[in-house]
This record gives sequence, structure tokens and C-alpha cells, in this order.
Amino acid sequence: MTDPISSETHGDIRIIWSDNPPVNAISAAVRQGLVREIEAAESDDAVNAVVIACKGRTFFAGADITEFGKPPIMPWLPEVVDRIEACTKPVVAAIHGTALGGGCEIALGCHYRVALPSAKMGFPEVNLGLLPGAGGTQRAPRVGGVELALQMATTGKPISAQQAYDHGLVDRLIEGDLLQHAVAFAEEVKDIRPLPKSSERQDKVDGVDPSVFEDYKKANAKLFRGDIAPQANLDCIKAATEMPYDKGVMVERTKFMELMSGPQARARQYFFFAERKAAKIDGVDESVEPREIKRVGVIGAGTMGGGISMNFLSAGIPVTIVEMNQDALDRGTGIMLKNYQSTAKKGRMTEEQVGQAMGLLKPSLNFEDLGECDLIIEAVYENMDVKKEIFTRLDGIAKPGAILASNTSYLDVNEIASVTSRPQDVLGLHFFSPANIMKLLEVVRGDKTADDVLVTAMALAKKIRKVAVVAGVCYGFIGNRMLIPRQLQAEKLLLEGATPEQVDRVHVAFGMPMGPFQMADLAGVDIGWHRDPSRIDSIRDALCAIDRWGQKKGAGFYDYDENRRPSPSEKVQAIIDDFAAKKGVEKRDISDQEIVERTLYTMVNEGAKILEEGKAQRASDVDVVWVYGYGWPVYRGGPMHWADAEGLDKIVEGLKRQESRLGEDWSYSQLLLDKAEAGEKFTR
Ligand code: 3H9
Repeated sequence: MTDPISSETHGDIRIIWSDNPPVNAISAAVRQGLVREIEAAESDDAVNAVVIACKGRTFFAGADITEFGKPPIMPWLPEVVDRIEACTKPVVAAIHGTALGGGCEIALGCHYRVALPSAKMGFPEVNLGLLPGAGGTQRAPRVGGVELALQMATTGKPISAQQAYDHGLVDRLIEGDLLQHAVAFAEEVKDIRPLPKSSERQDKVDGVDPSVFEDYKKANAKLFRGDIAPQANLDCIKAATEMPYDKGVMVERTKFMELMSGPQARARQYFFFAERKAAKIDGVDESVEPREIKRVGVIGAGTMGGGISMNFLSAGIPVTIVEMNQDALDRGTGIMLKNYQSTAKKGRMTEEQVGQAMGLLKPSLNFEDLGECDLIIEAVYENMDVKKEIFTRLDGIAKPGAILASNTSYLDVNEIASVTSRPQDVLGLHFFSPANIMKLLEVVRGDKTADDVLVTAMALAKKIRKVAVVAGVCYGFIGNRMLIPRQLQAEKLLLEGATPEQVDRVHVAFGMPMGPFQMADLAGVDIGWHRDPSRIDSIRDALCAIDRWGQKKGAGFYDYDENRRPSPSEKVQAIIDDFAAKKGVEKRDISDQEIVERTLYTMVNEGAKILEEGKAQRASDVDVVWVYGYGWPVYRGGPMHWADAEGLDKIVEGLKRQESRLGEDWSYSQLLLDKAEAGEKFTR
């Protein structure tokens, strides 16, 4: 293995290079090399200052996550950072790309930091269930102040070089050649003594009012719900204001080790790789080239079509959007403009960027205009006949090689493809609502979808900043299919004596953003309803029949006030009681554990069926769908990882306990039974 660390000398300045692609992760060899080179520079009389810089696309992006959970190799990162800071000659970090985690900590261990304006600095450790464990929680508040450190460490979001400069985390922003300027900067500071050491600064941590921490927590309560890492980060930064540096790092070390050995960090680290694995398509050769997508067509300017279009416009890809009449077209494009403007108002986009994005939009009433598009996405309502008619028309209009996609959430993509003369060019692109915001994209691979069509979809997803997961054709694909048993059991539980509030409370306590009934009210209780008020086969039918369609009507499973605040509904309870009586279902006390077993264990069973039928490529893909599409708490890793952590034998036991209540259509996944029996797991 080649040594990732090397050095060269410019006059009396020693440059220590790291070249450890793809992201200069701080592996054992990097740590060893850095200490070796710092010591060499220190003992070389011809050297008066040192620059640490990285080759490739980024400064160090953090500790090497692949080493986590393996026997430690010396030196540890905290020792490396301390060794850099202890160097008797000034050390300058030259930052480009993203200085993240341990990379940011190395930068803070250096005496000075210079950065390109495009660079970013951050502490994403919280996303791995951790905290900056190489002195970061102690040095960052000392250099950048408590508020900035709290924000960086508890949100995990990187800050821009400009922000870093404004808060003193960066000493100079460099326009032009980073290395040349970093060397010149080192020349300027080489004789300054004493050396500025982050760990020795007290000015920003002395006299901090402890209420800052409680206030921050109150203002960011969502971050702290159920997730233990943000609190540990906050505790360490608080320690920086209460005790000297050497005591503070001991607190940091203890909390780091506690987090590292806990289930949340394991789940999050598993998920880090799950997310990246999702982009890989089994059985497709890496040499397959994506098709070129210069213009996208979208059919339908409703909520979905508009949201889908915005993804491409924001990424600089022109869109032709087609509607049936002028009113619908104007309404749709008007909403898109309004959405962009509200983003601009929040400061996340400039007016100029709004203009640029909308400038790429071509609204049209002429279906023939889709002939100029390389990818056409149909986003009309869920009806097979309508979809077939559209794809038949598209087949006659689209240019050869154009990709034809349906945004269907449930329907059979093979059947849709069958009406065209080019099923190899057809696939499903299932966006989640609101499509301009939700990160998940299910890429539905039809039986005949060509490899390069799939490769194009995955590459395009990355370009529009979606997390794409490949799904096979089945009712509801991965995500919505797993919702079905959950919804079924949740309704049954109501008949048997649970309330909507109880079921929702159990789900929220589990870490979901909302429970099944809150979700139904938000999305619309009427979605998928047969629209016949006289046909009442379920509680949902009964609610729809009396116009309780959810939040949009001010009433659903809950009552809503004018501020959309929910309260339990006596009317709904009466409907439930009436329905239960008619069906002869006896009421009893339902435990929270039963709710978990019937609504979450059954989802795991469905996930296992999806796997055994080959409708998902791997268990981790199922987890990615549920974390990004439905807000499954990432610190529980997703349903399949969570089931593994619980123990598959426990899941099967719970299902067996509930078996008599699960309904006539209930069946076990053989894969789940086999794995539980063999003591195996779905994920690693
Ligand atoms: C830490 O630092 C702890 C310390 O505080 C304390 C220690 C005591 N290690 O994301 P991409 C791989 S914790 C190993 O597709 P992008 C990644 O798996 C660390 N591997 O690229 C992928 O591999 P593959 C804190 C890593 O351009 C490839 O690199 N740091 C690491 O979209 C490309 O990644 C973080 O949490 C790593 N640290 O985004 C930063 N990082 O090609 C995590 C990436 O085989 N990383 N890989 O699938 C990121 O956020 C993004 O990778 C980054 C680039 C923004 C850097």
C-alpha cells in the first residue's frame, strides 16, 4: 500500500500532503504519516513553518468510518491533533472541499487556517451518532464561540468558509491558488510567538451564561427528540465553558466512548453505508453509460408534476411541462413560482436564482412539445386506463431513445410499458410528496427496462439531490407496500379498543414524525377512496362518507381548529364504536407493546416478503426508503436494521403472539421465519 502522506519543501516552508482518495479519510496510515511528518519538520532546522494540505477533491472529510468497530490502531486521532498543536513551529491548514469531523478537528489543531471561499467546515459526527472526539467540542467553542459550535455539532450541517471566517474559524479566505497563498501566509506568520493554540483560548468560553444551553435546546427541541447524540454534543460544549481544556477533553472522551458503544451510533453508521449502497445497481455492469438528458418533460402541472419539475429546474435542467387547459397550467406554474419565492424569502435562494430556474420552464398545452424531451415523466392521477392512454400517445411522440417514466405510486409499470413499442425505455420514477423537498426517489425497474435507462435514472437522481432506491414491480413498490399492513392493523386496533391518539402516540414515542392516523389526516383520508358514500366497509370509508377527509377539511380521524391543531373527536369515537358493534368486535385494553407488534412487526414481515420476492435489491434499501420517505428515525437504522437489533426471534415471537388477531389475509414471510430460526440477520 502506498503511503498517503508525503512532504515537500518550498524555501523554509514544509508542505505535508495527504493523498488518500476519495475523501482523504483519516485512516491509520494518514494518522501515522501526519505525526511522522510533523516530527520531521520540527526537527529540521531548515524548516520554519508547516502547511498541511490535501490532494484530490477535499481536505480531510473525517475519521475513516470503515475503521469503526475494529481494534484501534495507534496513534488515535486526538493524539495526532494534539501533536500538531504542540508543534513548535507554526502549522497552517490549507482547506479546500469539506473539512469535516476529524478533518475540521485537525484544522482546529493547526495554529492557523486558510481556506478557499468554496470550502466548508463541519461536524457531521452527530449524523453517525457521535460527537467530535478529537478535541473538537472543546476547541470549536474556544475559537468560533459557543453558539456556532452548538449549531455545527448538534445539526451536523457544515458552514461556509465565509461563515467560518466571520466567526474566526478561518484566518484568511484565499482567492486563487490555495497552496501558493498558504505558503505565503506561512511565510508571514513563521516568526510570530507565542503560537496561537485553540486549546489555550478562553476568551469565548469564559463567562458564558449557562441559560444559553437550555435556550438552545428549547429553540431546537426537534433535534433532541429521541436522539441521544445531540445532547452529548451539547454537554461537551457546555463542559468547555465550565472547566479547563484538559478536563473538558476527558468529558468529551467519556461521552464519545459511551455513544460509540451504543445502538444509536451503530444504527446511524450502518445507515451511512446503506445510503451509499442504495446507489449501486446489482447485475448492471459499471461500464454502462447513462443516456444524455438535456431536457425533461413533465405531464401534469398538479402538486406532483410541479414539485417534480422544480427538482430539475433547480439543477439547471430545462423542463417542458404540459397540461390540458390554460387554467390548470397557470395555477401549476404559479404555485411553482410561489414556492421558489418563499425559499428566496427565507434566504435560501436569491431572486436571480428564482428567475434562472423559472426561465428554464416551458409551459405548454401542446402534447407534441414533449417530442423534444430526453426524459418524460407522467404525473397524472392514479388510473391505469388514463396512464395507458398517455403512454400510447407518448410512444407516438417521444424521440427514439427518450426515457418514458411514470410517477405512479402503486400501479404495474410493466402493464404501462406494454402499451408502448419500447418497453425497454420505460420505468417508474416514484417521487414522494412534496416532490421538491422529499429526498427519496423509488426507481421502479420494469421487467424489460434497459440497463442504461436505470443507470440514467440513478445518475439523474444524484444530480437533483435525491436518494434513489431501485424497486421491483409490485403493488406499492417498497414504501407504500409496507404501509398496507401497518394501516390495516392500525384500523383493526381501533375496533378492538385502541384510540387514534394511542396508536399515534406509540409511533411518535418510537421516533416517527407522526403516527398512522396523523399521517392519514395530513395526506388526505380520501386518498384511494372508492368515492361511493353508501359503500362503507371500513372506518375510513365511514369518515370519507361524511366529508372527514383530514386536515384539508378541518376533520378526519381528529378534529382540527383554525390553526390545524388536532384534538380527539367524539364523533370519530362513536363511528369506531358503532362499527365495532356491527362487526361484533369486543373492546379490550390494548397495550402499547401490542401496537408495536401489530403495526411495526408486521411491516418488518412485509419488508422480508419484498426481499424474498426480489422486489428490493437488499435489506438496507428497504431501510433507506423508510428513513427518507416516511421519517423512520435514522437512529434506529430503518425497519430491517431495527428488527435485527431487536432480534428476529423476538419479532417472530411477537407476531405469533398476535397471530389470531392479524386477520384472514395474514401470512408469514418464509425468509423472516428462516432467518429467525437460523439466528441470522437481514443487515450487517
Ligand atoms: C469523525 O471524524 C470522528 C472524529 O470526530 C473523532 C475520532 C476519534 N470514512 O459520500 P460520497 C466514502 S467521524 C470512510 O459518495 P460525496 C463513501 O463511503 C467522520 N469512507 O461522496 C464513499 O465510498 P464508496 C466524520 C468515507 O462527494 C466515498 O467515500 N465525517 C468517509 O457525495 C465517496 O463518498 C463524516 O461523517 C469516511 N469518513 O460526499 C463525513 N466519507 O464510493 C462523511 C466518505 O465506496 N462523508 N467515505 O461508496 C461525507 O459526508 C461525504 O462523503 C462527503 C463527500 C461530503 C465527504
